Amino acid sequence: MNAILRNTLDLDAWWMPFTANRQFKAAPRMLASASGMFYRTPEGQPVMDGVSGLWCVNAGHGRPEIAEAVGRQLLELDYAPGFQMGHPLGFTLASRLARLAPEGLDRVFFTNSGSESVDTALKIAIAYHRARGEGQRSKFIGREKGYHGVGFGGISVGGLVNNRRLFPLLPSDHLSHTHLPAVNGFSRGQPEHGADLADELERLVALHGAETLAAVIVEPVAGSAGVLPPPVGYLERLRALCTRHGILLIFDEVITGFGRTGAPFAAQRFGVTPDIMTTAKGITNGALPMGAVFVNRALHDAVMKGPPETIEFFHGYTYSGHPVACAAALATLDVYEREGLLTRAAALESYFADALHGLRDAPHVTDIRNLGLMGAIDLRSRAGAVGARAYAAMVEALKQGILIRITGDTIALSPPLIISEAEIDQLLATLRRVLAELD
Ligand code: PXG
Ligand code: PLP
Repeated sequence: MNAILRNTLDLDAWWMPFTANRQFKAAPRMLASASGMFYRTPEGQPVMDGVSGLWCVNAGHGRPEIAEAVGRQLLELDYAPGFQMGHPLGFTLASRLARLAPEGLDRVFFTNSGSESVDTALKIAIAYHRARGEGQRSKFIGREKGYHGVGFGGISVGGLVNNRRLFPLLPSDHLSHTHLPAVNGFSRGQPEHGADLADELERLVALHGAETLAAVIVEPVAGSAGVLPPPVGYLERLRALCTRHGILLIFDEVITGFGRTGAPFAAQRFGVTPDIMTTAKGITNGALPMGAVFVNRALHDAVMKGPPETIEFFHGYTYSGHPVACAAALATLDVYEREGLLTRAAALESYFADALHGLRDAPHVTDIRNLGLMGAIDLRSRAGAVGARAYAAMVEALKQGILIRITGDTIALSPPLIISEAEIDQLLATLRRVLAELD
């Protein structure tokens, strides 16, 4: 980091999220500005954004249309309470999102993040069963390696041990993950083997009793754990089994939503419709915090009961449907629509896959996966030091001018949907040089 910054910035007070704080503060990595595909460091070095910030800046950085809409809205109506009061933009945005959503998911509950969307979805599932007189359906089924944010609900259904082990959890159980490199190694798109893993739901139903299970929640493509596309037929089987046993199916589309897989939502890409869908991130292009939970209309209607003066669902956030976030989201949807970004990943998928799988013979690489504009490269771990090699790759990549995401010894890429073919080449050529540098 630049010496002037180092002397003037006090790094002590910010307890940073999901960061090795002491390691970071000893050798900080800073970003100071961003435009289009590139960040700039405080020293002015350009850094190509290979991960859309954190999987959220789908239309690229510094969009003037979004900035202007936000600026205007701050002066027009900076805040309005969403409890027992409304404002036009919230309704406009919800209707617009409902038109974009998979068939039937046309009721929208606003949150401020993916974690809040997940906790909201789990509560809606319970409220729905309760409203129908099946209040004993209160357990959830998640999946190993799943990431559903960091609320107590989200970590309970999540499948990443470090996020779970310290904390008390909601009653839940888990399907097996679908990472099967021995049979699916170097798959392009959906892997061939593993649909039968969805049948584990039958085993869990036999163990717990269907009448105790509220919902199954999965990411259609697991993101955080290192881009795991669903095996061919897997989501279809899960859908059928949930329907058979009266268990709701929730797709967590916080990463896959808003164009990442080549359709507005992964549910549309795969032709499998959940009962509830959680989103966040790309809804505002990452420019302001916002999330939305999409709910099947019949499910919503089942909860709308009792005398009309009763609050049907005791849940909501101060900032649910925040007017400025709504303005950012509407401007974001305009950009997506005008530039065709919600389907652009489909057009680029095969070019991106070729470039990514071109690293198959690079040093340390043990597996590569891709779908839409998401990709992952597994590296062989150093003996006794899981994660060290990918961490070194991330540091070296930054030096060479690309931002990548790592988890364990997996490198993840999810560039903004505006990326050009030449930029894809640049990203992967740089990554090849980075891998060649590593021991
Ligand atoms: N569900 C899914 C599927 C996610 O990917 C969340 C919920 C939580 O969203 P919030 O907005 O509360 O963070 C996420 C978030 C990574 C990484 O390491 C992934 C996420 C966030 C930060 C880092 O790849 N996903
Ligand atoms: N809104 C946005 C942001 C879009 O990107 C699109 C299409 O991609 C639409 C609305 C319209 O969707 P459709 O043409 O599928 O009805």
